[in-house]
Amino acid sequence: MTFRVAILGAGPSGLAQLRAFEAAQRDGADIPEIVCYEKQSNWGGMWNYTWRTGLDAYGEPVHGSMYRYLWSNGPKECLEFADYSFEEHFGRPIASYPPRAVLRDYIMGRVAKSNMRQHIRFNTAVHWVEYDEDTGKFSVTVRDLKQDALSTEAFDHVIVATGHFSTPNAPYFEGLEQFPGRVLHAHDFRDACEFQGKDLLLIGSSYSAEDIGTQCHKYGAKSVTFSYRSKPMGFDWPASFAEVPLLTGVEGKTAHFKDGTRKTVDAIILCTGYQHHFPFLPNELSLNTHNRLYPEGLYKGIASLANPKLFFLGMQDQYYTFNMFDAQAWYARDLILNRIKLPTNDAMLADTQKWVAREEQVANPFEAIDFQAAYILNLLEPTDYPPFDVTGVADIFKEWEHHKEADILGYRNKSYRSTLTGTLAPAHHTPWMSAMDDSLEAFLQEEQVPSTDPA
Ligand code: FAD
Ligand code: NA7
Repeated sequence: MTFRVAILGAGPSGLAQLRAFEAAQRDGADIPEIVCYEKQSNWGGMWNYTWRTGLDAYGEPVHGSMYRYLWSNGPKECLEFADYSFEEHFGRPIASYPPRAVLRDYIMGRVAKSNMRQHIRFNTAVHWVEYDEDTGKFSVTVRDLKQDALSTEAFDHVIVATGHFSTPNAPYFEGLEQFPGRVLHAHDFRDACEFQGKDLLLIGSSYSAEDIGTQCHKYGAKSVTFSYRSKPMGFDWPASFAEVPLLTGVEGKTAHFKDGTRKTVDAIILCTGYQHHFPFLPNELSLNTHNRLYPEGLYKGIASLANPKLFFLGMQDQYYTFNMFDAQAWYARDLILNRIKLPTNDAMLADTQKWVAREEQVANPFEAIDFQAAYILNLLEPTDYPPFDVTGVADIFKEWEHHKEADILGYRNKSYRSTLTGTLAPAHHTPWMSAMDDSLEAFLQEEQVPSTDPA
């Protein structure tokens, strides 16, 4: 019987898994038969922009949470694939903070050079996964969206790479149902221009709030008020921004906050994060976690303790992204190819608990970066993923944190040195606050100017 692996999702994590198998095949290894199921019509995952919100053309939940004018919120030098530099892809150095379309082009450029697309069944949504103890196989039931037809196939391994920034966590606040303006979750935010001249209230104090707030300011919002649950972001915001404690409720257009203050607002955006949501998994196989650096229940952050033939990629809260997904994919591949042996269940549990306990000691973003770097180094150690300077990348992340603290609207004008090529990125031709066109063509169009090392 053919040994078969199902990969669920063709975003950066699923594509990393395809690339890992391709690399082994190129080196002469026998690889399993692979089927990658993707509900969108193309690869790229979250990096595909869609105007749609709610349900897609086939009644499936729209995956995309990205919006127009989204630029990378971290330096590209931190997410570079170790086996495919930005310079190799674009044929020249580019600035450190590319817009979405440029990153999408880069992610897909690497896999486009392989023969891996043939393994992907597009327009195919995974609806159910089951494990049969007797046969030792999973059955995966999918819906061919165009044909509206269900079918089921058997697999030896399942790799869940369906992302976790798609299903909104949308808390209720008193009076929202009477609010006379727009109320939406960040997942459904598409175009900042809609909010020109408006007073906005954003709930949440993490990446989505920070980025959607600054985008709306850039495209003409009158004011942006952030309401935090735990603590303010604390950046040195311009005068039209404010950070206030948690919303207690709304009366008409008036928002009331925990400290007794109030503000009249035109629209409310819930930047309250996402749920890990796996409607296609039975209880015993599902992953129940909040957004954290080391989700419980996953050995090496990837193999399900409930059934280690089942893997999850990219389920962590993320500083590192594409290169971390690669590290995970190479490790999962090597477990599947039996190049790395799984220890006993007790040893897997103990190892996982050790990492979870270590995460619980993490006190600030700098320690969080070091934690994720240590995790990646641990994954890379037994695999043949090309070496990359994980600690050097951590140093860039720390510089990025300082640059954000110094200038939240200007940090994207900074340049960093690639740990792969040693090249210092040129400065972009237009400062971020004035760069209104986020297309790949506009980004690559003009001469980029040399920059000096960031201090
Ligand atoms: P995804 O990219 O989410 O891909 C999952 C894939 O699974 C999708 O293609 C989806 O269609 C498919 N899928 C889901 N369910 C099913 C199903 N039932 N059946 C079949 N297919 C299914 N990261 C950065 O590095 N830099 C950034 O600047 C950055 N900005 C971000 C901004 C926003 C608004 C968001 C939401 C995320 C951002 N991220 C950023 C993180 C981003 O999620 C990761 O870079 C990356 O996309 C995660 O890859 P993934 O493959 O794990 O998941
Ligand atoms: P995050 O980083 O998971 O942050 C979620 C935020 O939402 C965080 O500030 C939470 O506050 C806040 N939150 C969650 N629940 C509530 C309730 N009930 N009330 C008030 N505030 C709440 O998600 P993001 O969307 O910002 O970022 C996810 C990804 O998208 C990231 O990779 C980005 O690049 C884009 P807390 O601090 O926990 O009190």
